[in-house]
Amino acid sequence: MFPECFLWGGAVAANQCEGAWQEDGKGPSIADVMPRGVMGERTENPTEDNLKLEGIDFYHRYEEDIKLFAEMGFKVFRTSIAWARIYPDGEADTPNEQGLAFYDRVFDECRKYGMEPLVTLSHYETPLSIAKKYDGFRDRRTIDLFLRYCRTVFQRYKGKVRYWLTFNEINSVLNHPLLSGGIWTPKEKLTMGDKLQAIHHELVASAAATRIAHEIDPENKVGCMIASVPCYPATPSPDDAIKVMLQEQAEFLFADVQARGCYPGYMKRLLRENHITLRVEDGDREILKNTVDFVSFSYYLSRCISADASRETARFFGTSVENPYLASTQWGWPIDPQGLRLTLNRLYDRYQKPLFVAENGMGARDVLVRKDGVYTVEDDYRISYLKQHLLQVEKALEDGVDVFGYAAWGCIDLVSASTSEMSKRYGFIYVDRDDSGRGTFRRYRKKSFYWYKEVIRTNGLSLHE
Ligand code: BGP
Repeated sequence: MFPECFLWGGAVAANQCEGAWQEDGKGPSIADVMPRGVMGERTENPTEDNLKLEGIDFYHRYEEDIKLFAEMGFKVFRTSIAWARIYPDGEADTPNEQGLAFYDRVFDECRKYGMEPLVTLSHYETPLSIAKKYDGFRDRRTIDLFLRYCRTVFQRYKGKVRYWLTFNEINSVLNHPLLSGGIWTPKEKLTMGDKLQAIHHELVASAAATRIAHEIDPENKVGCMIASVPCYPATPSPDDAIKVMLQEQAEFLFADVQARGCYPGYMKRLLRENHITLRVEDGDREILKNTVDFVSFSYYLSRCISADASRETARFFGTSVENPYLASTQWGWPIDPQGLRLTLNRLYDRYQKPLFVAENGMGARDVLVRKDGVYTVEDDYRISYLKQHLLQVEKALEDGVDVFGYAAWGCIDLVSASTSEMSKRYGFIYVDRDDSGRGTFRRYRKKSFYWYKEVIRTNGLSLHE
């Protein structure tokens, strides 16, 4: 059973849906220079073939979109604020009023339908000038620039936004330093020490933002957000089990600090083995004690780990072995609903803080068809994926885990984060735009739209039909 007050909803990120990349004073962000293919590839400046520059034109169509979310009965809508819309070059003394006004309109629109906005402060969209000038979070000065932006939005949206997330998938900085940490230096040139120093700066920034959010409005609830990818040992070999433990520590490190307020013991080993002396300034450890109110995460897949490196190949979120028990999506992501129950249990056991599923969903190639005179997508595969995952959320609730909400990722089709494709669709709402940027931007309700509406209306009971 889902609790009565369960926050059902969906999630997007500004850089993948808003478009209007230089409208009303917005500056470029790192997302605007990641046009194609593999995560982390970039151009020097925005190029025309970048689908994120126009996104799905949410900037001009937010009223229509939020109305559609309300029609499904959303109780929560997770989006992000594009930092470069508020501080176009990241450094000005005063914020860009037109950028602030845009989010006023978005949050007011949510509130109009009784929908709670849940806002990510940094979702893969560091202002480009901060990336180029400071190398993002490698430079300590970026902490202050980030906090200036946070303070501005906490003050401006006081009373309108109560739920905040600091950094999206903060642990992805290890694999994707530009995307996640705004670090312009090519990934191959970074040492583990460089990355851990940047991580320290992000963690201090996250904790300081949490403190400021609470000071400005004690009603604010601030969460961390990690990409959760449970690992299974490929065999019963203790070597595989130890490797799983080490991989999981690389994921837990972030939430351990954000939820517990200090570095875990295994950080000492990481520093020693890599001959790193972290530059920790006076007061940093005190700031880190500002822990989050809740823990949120994205969940898409699990990984299978072998200590025998020759058995592993590069896949999403590092190297792994194929799991023979799991089918995969069209993009090769293993489908593992039970991994979500595992994730919920292990995070709750570890932190005893309320949990929020900030992202979950299935990217697929959809086909628009005409049925009874109406355009739609018969996305039974998506319905099945979401249903299986939600049933595992329900099982975790029965396990005693405190989960207070679920946001389906890409509740409206948007541009993919990792591949910048439009054809990798997650939505309940189809958006007419293709990989070459052609299309009308018109919106169409998919079959899953009506299915999710019923799930919300029955507070999950229809999952058992
Ligand atoms: C997460 C990101 C999202 C999102 C999602 C799906 O890692 O937080 O921004 O896009 O993954 O990934 P993709 O768009 O690459 O399919």
